[in-house]
Amino acid sequence: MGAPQIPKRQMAMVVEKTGQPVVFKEIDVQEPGPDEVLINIKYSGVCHTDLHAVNGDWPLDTKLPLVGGHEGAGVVVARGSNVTDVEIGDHAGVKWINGTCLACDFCQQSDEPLCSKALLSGYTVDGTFQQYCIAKAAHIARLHKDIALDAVAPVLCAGITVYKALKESGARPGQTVAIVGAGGGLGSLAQQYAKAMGLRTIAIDTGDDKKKMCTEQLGSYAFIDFAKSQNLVKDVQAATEDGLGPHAVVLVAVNEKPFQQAAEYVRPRGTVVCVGLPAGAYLRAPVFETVIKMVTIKGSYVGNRKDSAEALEFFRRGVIKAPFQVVGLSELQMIYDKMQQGAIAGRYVVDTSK
Ligand code: 8ID
Ligand code: ZN
Repeated sequence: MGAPQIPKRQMAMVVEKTGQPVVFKEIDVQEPGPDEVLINIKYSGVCHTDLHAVNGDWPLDTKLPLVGGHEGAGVVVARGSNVTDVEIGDHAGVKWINGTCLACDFCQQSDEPLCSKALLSGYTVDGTFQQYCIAKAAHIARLHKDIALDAVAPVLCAGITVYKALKESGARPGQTVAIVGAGGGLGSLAQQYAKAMGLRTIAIDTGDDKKKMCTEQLGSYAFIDFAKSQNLVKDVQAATEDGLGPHAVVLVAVNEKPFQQAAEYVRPRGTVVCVGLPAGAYLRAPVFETVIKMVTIKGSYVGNRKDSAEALEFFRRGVIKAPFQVVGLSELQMIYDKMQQGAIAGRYVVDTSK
């Protein structure tokens, strides 16, 4: 195969100033360093984390100007001099973890998301809302060529993250997991991964569209509308056969309140896994119930390279199907506006050629 033509300039969506609308503009294409690859991004999912970056509402500064995005799927077009195990033309994904030191305590025990030197795509380094994106070769997701690049994009953050969180929950086949924020990007994939892992799910979110999606498309056996429920704790417990509550709760909502309710409705010996990152939020749990129910409360942060490969293999086998809508990259601000209002069922994916 001849070397692909790599342009000098490209279109990108740029955060020039935190809290301002993103700008569609032409920028330079970067050259990969010795341990990096350059990927021609075809599609990128849009994660709520990208909106946190635009809003600047986390206690962690972004680079500025910033090209956001960390669910990018595309084709490798160039590689650095030290990269020998990735070929030009390979299909690859850019994940949130763009690179890590591979040498610290955490990296050595495959907890690389905890590496203090981790580079974060679309946050501390430019991400996937551009046509050509750089990533450390050691951390790219390897994609089989039979995988559709648009459909797989949301798996690169949302899918990997919820798969890891479900593993962290310790829930076993046949047990019940409440997915809080089930109608969003992470939540919709969480139901599909849970189903593929033999778990039963109760979906918690709001609105008839999300209810329909969760119960008719994604496999949840119950849906609880948090905006309509008079007593959410009771309703969640009542949705389990014996009324004792779900074995685990995976919190992917972007609101503090559900983080203060989950320990109350989780089953004795159950586990609450925090994944969503609402700005300035604190966890709260009644000490009495937490102790006498022996509840575990923990956080879960994306996944390591093995979790990523496993999550992608589930997808490749065709057992993970979550709804997504494709629009042009130039329409990214419209997606952020809808996301801010909680008005997206499933995930948006942007096509970088438009
Ligand atoms: O590694 C991680 N921990 C990780 C990885 C990726 C994303 C964490 N995140 C974080 C994001 O930064 C964001 O804070 O997970 C959160 C969810 O990301 P998302 O799925 O991309 O967001 P979304 O598509 O906007 O979905 C959020 C859903 O939460 C619902 C909304 O209706 C929406 O469907 N929701 C809200 I806001 N309040 C709720 C409540 N009280 C609620 N659902 C149930 N109860
Ligand atoms: Zn994400």
